[in-house]
Amino acid sequence: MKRTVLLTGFEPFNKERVNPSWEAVRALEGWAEEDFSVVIRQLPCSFGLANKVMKEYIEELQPGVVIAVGQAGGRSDLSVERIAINIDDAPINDNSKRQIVDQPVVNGGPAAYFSTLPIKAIVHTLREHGLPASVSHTAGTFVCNHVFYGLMHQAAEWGTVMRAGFIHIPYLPQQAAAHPGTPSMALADMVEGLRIAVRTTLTVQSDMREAGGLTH
Ligand code: PCA
Repeated sequence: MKRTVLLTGFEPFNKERVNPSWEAVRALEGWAEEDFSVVIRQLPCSFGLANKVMKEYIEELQPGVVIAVGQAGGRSDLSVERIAINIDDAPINDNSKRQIVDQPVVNGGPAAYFSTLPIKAIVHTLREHGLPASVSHTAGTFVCNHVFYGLMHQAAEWGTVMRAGFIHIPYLPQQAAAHPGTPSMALADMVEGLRIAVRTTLTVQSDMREAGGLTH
């Protein structure tokens, strides 16, 4: 059976004109192989609304894999997130001009969820292909973590049918040019990185426990 892989990226936020997550994800529109096809969707950068929209996409598409992607300005590599935490604590306004502080993502939900992607195998394979990557232990407390937590909450309710996780990516070079001294990554490398993340997720069932810590 052909599996659907849902890739999401965010709209621009915080005065940026582009969001690398959307640019990278949309480059993979229409990517299909014998055993899977990729569907892409954009998420709003707004608390609440982003999770409502994600839930609707998942109900509509019934994906076997969901990889949500977001911009992490200031990070230098492809950050495969390990854990989503049940807190919204925004450092800035979201795109609905709301700054949510110290609220749970899901009232009464568990403190955290782990990604169900093979995070270490993904990082290992990315590095093998010459792409800088690491396992990250925080997706922050803004809209990305909010979406990651909401996604994992939904995946937990569905049992093992859907594997899901989150990848943060750096600024694009044109964004970093406006923030001197900030790292960036070429779009082609980000796109290649996402291809590797998808393929690895579809081929690796259990994670590479023997690989040891793959953080910075
Ligand atoms: N990055 C933000 C939200 C949307 C995005 O692309 C974050 O890291 O929370």
